[in-house]
Amino acid sequence: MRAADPNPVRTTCPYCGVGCGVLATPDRAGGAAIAGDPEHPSNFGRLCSKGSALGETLSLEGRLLHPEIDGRRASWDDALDEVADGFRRTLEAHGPGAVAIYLSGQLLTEDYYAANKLFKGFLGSANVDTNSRLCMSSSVAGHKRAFGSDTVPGTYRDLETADLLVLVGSNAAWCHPVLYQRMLAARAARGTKLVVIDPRATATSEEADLHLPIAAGADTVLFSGLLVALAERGALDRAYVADHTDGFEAALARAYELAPSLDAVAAACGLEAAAVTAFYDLFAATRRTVTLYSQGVNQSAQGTDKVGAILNVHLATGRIGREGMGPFSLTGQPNAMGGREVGGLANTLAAHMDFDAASIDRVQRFWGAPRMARAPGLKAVQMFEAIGRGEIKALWVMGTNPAASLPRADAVRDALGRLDLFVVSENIASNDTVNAGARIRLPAAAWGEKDGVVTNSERRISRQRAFLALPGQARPDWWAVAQVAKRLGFEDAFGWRTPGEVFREHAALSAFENDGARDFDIGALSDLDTRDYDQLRPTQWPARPGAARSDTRFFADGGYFTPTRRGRFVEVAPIASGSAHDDAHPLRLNTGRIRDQWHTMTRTGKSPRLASHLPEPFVEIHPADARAAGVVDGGFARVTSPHGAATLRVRVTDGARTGALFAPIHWTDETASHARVGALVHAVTDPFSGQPDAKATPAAIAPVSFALQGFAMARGDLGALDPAAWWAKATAPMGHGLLFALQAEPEVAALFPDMEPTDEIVEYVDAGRGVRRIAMFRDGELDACLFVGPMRQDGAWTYLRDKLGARLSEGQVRSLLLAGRASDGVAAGPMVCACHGVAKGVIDRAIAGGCHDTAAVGAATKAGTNCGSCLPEIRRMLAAQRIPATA
Ligand SMILES: Nc1nc2c(c(=O)[nH]1)N[C@H]1C(S)=C(S)[C@@H](COP(=O)(O)OP(=O)(O)OC[C@H]3O[C@@H](n4cnc5c(=O)[nH]c(N)nc54)[C@H](O)[C@@H]3O)O[C@H]1N2
Ligand SMILES: Nc1nc2c(c(=O)[nH]1)N[C@H]1C(S)=C(S)[C@@H](COP(=O)(O)OP(=O)(O)OC[C@H]3O[C@@H](n4cnc5c(=O)[nH]c(N)nc54)[C@H](O)[C@@H]3O)O[C@H]1N2
Ligand code: SF4
Ligand SMILES: [Mo]
Repeated sequence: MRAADPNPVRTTCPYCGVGCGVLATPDRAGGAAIAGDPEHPSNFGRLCSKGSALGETLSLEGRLLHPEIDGRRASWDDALDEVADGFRRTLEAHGPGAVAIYLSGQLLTEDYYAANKLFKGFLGSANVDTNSRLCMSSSVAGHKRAFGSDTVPGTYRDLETADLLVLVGSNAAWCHPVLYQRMLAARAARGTKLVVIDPRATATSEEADLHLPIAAGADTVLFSGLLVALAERGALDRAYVADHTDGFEAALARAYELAPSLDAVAAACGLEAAAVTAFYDLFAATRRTVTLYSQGVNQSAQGTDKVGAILNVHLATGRIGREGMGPFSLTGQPNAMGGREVGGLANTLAAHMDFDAASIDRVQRFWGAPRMARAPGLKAVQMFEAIGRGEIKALWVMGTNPAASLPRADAVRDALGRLDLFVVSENIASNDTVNAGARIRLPAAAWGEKDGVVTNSERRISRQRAFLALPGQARPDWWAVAQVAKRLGFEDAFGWRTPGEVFREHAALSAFENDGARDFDIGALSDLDTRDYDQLRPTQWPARPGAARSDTRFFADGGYFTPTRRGRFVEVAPIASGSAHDDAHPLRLNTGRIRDQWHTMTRTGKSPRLASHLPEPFVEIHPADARAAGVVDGGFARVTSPHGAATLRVRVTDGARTGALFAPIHWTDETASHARVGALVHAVTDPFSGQPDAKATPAAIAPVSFALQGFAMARGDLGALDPAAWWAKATAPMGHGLLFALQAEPEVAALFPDMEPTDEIVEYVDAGRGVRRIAMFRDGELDACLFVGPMRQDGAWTYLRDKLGARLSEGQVRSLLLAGRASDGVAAGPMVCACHGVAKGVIDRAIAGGCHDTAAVGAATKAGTNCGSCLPEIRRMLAAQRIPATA
């Protein structure tokens, strides 16, 4: 922070559930300098690559800035009238079952609260669901089964004071990077053991003392076997079990059935028996153990049972709610927890209350609600199936992109086209959902413009504060909901003027007739005045009125929220098979995330830094499967399932499990030609939570070949390639980039619509080899370029990305065009360190030049010295050069 910027605004990162504090210093030109907040207890000043790059995502390019009706700009009044009329008409003609709203864990608590209240209390419809259904709902269901409430018992500090960390189905090194770095720092000091349970090798498993590459879906067997092993080793906490829990004997008996012997466990999990034993020994011997889990657990046909099997071993050892121990659900989105607090899931009501008669009555009185929903509504997958059948006729989508992120995404996209009323509240003007026929488009305030609170994985409520003016006609989502409510005649109940007023109401509901009966209570925050709310510091719940708590953990001494106030062991079912195998789809498609992109790339896609790490959609495959399918590393493949297809760059890696494919979820029709991975995913859901099994869809893979590949980039716009081409967009520092593969040379004029006759064009053509390299200069500066040839051109791509707008020497141009690479040194290769922009070639050179560990590489190149997310990759490069890595 420079001295000239005395007043940074304290806010919270809009990405993952770690919930890092951010200091944003606006530059008065629509941008801001971004730094980690040293005082925020999530990150103490650190940010990961995505958080650090937030300043690069603030441009208004692509934003939806005005309401639209039928593709035409409209006033807010007209648009809101249209929304209100549409819902009123649908309700009158078809009843509350025909209306729905689909929300997001990226909304603020205030937005979420307002939407939930309108639908469940005033329209009488519980068809209120959220993308958290795809994200955290198995954890919610698992918590409620075992604890009687959706409670995360522990805190981040426990991750630093544990002696054993078990990460199940979590790639925290990439998905919760700052928290992961906190774990690693504490581990360096304390010698914490790290076990990673994940079918594939990841940046997270690379650091582990023990990696168990489990067969997809077998976690319940592994943890049942652990329960048995703990019993047999005498490692249970019998007193805790007796005093605070029910159902142990039945759960243990079931565990014996699922895991009759060590060999049976090893076989079911596809693991070496010795590795399983090593894990069991470590777990049995280490009291301070935290088991962290994320989507490899939740997104499963058996997600709730996986959670149950994990909770069972913590209940059985009394390792819960105490310093350094407990089960810990890592939440995905910035406000996954806030959404659960307001009751944004179709099967919850509000403030951690359900659809029991007493709760319905209580919430109705609190809201003064005329038309309460009395039973759970449809969960996301069912909701969109009902839309497809024409049963739901009016839908409002807010802050999520279901046409890309739901299973069977192509079918979902088709279903959206059938709605009578389709409203989208969005930050951006174009995405797969908006383009699926949204008639009314409402411009929502984005991060940096909106104000409210979010809750992170450890139940800590932090403020997101605005530091930019609202652009165009963009307005906060809670405001749009309140305006629609007023038009439907509910002005008294939706008369808020500020987000602080919404928050106070939400806080008051949490404490209303609570008296300790419900875990979620933030009554202490229900009388904040505007100033207190503006200045609210990160606050962990519970925050009961008048009760100062020294410990914010739960359940060390029982006190569960079940009717008996005892914890419940769960009898987990045998492994669910998901979709049955069929011969045409012999593999299982696993899907997930990469380090530097966030979901459908609406924000991270704007950052050139973040586009440099993995710029293309890809599929990972084991060498044996690749051989069998005839696909090669660096080539292309078409991956198909019974529901859809995608064409992806192939990465052959030993880190893949045989029989499994892995593809990232980030590319959509906005950013790539054929990479909507959600289109392939089956709609199998967990029986308790309704969460889709996004990690194991039966799939097939076959090679695809293109005669040519290459890239184009330009300071101005890039035109389209022919529809048969494969392409992916990747932002470049001074313009736009396009990586592509095709059968015949692209048409230059179509690709560069901004080209002018006065541009100086230097071209190299080798028609025999199909090579064409063009550099275009305007006023002596590189304005655009096109490289096409039979081979990949990664080196030139990485090199030239940074050169748009630059002046190149004659020698540089000659070498680039003739040889396809830069004269000044190595082809830099892919970017490794996004924070400091250090490419692989530079790090390779440093290692060859004598840098023997990550510290030396950092000193020489700065790589790995900011967020640390690339350290695993640097370590791998050190190992590959056979120089011992000591860090
Ligand atoms: N960079 C980045 N970070 C993010 C996000 C992002 O988009 N980008 N999104 C955020 C959100 S919303 C979420 S929900 C989180 C998700 O965070 P994670 O859950 O850590 O991420 P995923 O990549 O979805 O899946 C985690 C791992 O589960 C493994 N897995 C698959 N099947 C199984 C199985 O049967 N058993 C086990 N044990 N493991 C399995 C996968 O191989 C994968 O490595 O990340 C958050 N953070
Ligand atoms: N195959 C497969 N599918 C998955 C997953 C997987 O691992 N595999 N993971 C699932 C998980 S865990 C998640 S969380 C989902 C994520 O999937 P989505 O929620 O569909 O993805 P996002 O790209 O985050 O979409 C958010 C949208 O909301 C907009 N937006 C952001 N902030 C605001 C706001 O304040 N107001 C409004 N009105 N709009 C806003 C953005 O512009 C963007 O278009 O994907 C799920 N789908
Ligand atoms: S770990 Fe990264 S993405 Fe997650 S909240 Fe922190 S800075 Fe944001
Ligand atoms: Mo998520």
